[in-house]
Amino acid sequence: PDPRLKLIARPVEKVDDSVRRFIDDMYETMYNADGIGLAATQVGDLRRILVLDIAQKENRREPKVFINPEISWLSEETNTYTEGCLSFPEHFADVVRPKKIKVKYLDYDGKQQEVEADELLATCLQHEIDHLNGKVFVDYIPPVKRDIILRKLKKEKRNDD
Ligand code: GNR
Ligand code: NI
Repeated sequence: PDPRLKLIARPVEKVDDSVRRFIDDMYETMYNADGIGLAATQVGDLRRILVLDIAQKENRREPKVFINPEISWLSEETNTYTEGCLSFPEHFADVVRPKKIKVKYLDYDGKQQEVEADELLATCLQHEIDHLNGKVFVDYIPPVKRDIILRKLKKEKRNDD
């Protein structure tokens, strides 16, 4: 329910060392939280940066960063994935999204890249790009289910204070 998750992130103008230091910090946060992705929005920063590591093997890290990502193509075919989110701890729901996408972005060196993504990579990229646009996965699920999740999270927060 945190209102900061609804903010729209702004493009990175130049990929310099300070941006790279922030990216390294995001990798550390993602790995410490056992997430497979993290958007800057989730750590209170409004730059259009997301990091991912969808490597299936526990002891092998494949960190990836996408700066100023833009979806240039979406497939008509869809895929349903049970999604979770570090910003909605311990809540999961099925989300239907395009199965394949193409994404243009800048890499760690500021170089323009384009990738075609499928399956988990496509799902995760769409989930993270949504964060940069102030959207979260519960926006796609039935309102009844969303309200239950939000009510539980608000109650937990009250109990923390
Ligand atoms: O760690 C995460 N797992 C996950 C599982 C299914 C679909 C999307 C994700 S992303 C999530 C980390 C996160 O919240 N990123 O924003
Ligand atoms: Ni998330």
